[in-house]
Amino acid sequence: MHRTKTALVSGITGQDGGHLAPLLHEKGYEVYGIIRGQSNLKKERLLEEFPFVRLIEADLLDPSSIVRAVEEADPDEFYNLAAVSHVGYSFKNPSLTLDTTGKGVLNCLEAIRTTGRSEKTRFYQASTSEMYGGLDYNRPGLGYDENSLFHPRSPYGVAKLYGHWIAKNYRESYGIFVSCGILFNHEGERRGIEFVTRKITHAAARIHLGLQDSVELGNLWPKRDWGYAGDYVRGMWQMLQHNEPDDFVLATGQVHSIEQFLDLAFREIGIHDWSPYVKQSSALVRPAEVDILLGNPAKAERVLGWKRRVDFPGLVNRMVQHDIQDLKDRSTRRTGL
Ligand code: NDP
Ligand code: GDR
Repeated sequence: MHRTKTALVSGITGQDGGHLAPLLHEKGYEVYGIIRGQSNLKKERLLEEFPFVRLIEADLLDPSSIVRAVEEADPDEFYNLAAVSHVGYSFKNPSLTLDTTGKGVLNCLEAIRTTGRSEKTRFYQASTSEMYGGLDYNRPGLGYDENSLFHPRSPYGVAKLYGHWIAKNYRESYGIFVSCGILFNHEGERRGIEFVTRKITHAAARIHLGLQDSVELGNLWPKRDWGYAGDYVRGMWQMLQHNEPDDFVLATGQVHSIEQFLDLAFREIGIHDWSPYVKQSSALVRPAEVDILLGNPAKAERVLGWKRRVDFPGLVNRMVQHDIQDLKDRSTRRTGL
């Protein structure tokens, strides 16, 4: 008889969780999500959008709570998306970042191992391109791949590198099916407003509607390999369906600067010179910058058959148009008109 698969997702309130939960539901999974803190509002919002999710109150910082979550969900697949994920914030809160983004991974793996689920539960670890650091000496011409050298440039990147290696170690030591997705930046309408792409599209939408005059940013020259989050969560799922655990880079294979992102975002609102609308603030410049990150997704394309569907102009268009519509809908709800 066909048995429904069960998935446990940490970080379900984040961007990727918001894309992954409906994907798993459509595929017939029973979806459990870890939610932390005492905020009923967050819970209500999540259940309003995803009524099929079963929420478990737990925190990556509290090992016993993760054990309880694993026992309650008894998952076939555990997607560990939870983290302190903002690079700038990690410089200001390095110790919390280490505990959550680094040791939190260990707490999840230990929960699988100590509850006797090493053979049952497949584990996805959300590794990142920030582990590479984008320096001249370790940058391959065709983009970083699974064999490139790591040189993280932030407390976040360093903590993720620990998470990456402890995940691999549990694969090698205990035979747990652990796959690490080394994902390059992925964005979209669910992206937190504190990340540069969404900050820009949200500001462009507000400027368009006369709600804001300008936006403050830090460095504008860094380049990133920006893809669409919906494409990337599909890749996460594919990694756990593969016949063996492994590491995979997901990226578009193209880079653009923040200036190029600004060009396209402002063109969406009919502005061809964004310079009068952008103010630069030294407070937004990080102690160490990652200049350029280009990924090479050849292995994921070849082995998993992963393909992205949204390109860079499509991504920017989608985000700006979403933000304009969202602001209009909010205003209609407020005024009742
Ligand atoms: P978000 O910042 O949007 O979401 C982070 C999630 O982690 C939130 O749900 C947050 O919950 C949760 N969380 C934070 N601390 C804890 C904790 N102590 N216990 C339990 N949950 C916690 O991240 P994304 O969705 O963008 O990214 C998902 C994962 O992928 C992250 O690990 C990120 O580092 C990694 N990644 C992301 C990339 C990207 O471009 N988006 C690229 C590569 C890797 P709460 O709502 O309560 O704050
Ligand atoms: P990143 O994303 O650091 O790549 O990490 P972010 O959007 O925060 O920064 C990208 C680049 O933009 C520059 N920048 C600004 N960044 C922010 N947040 N706010 C600003 O005002 C601003 N101005 C300029 C940054 O200096 C940087 O060069 C994201 C996160 O999702 C990580 O969790 C993930 O691992 C990596 O992507 C891959």
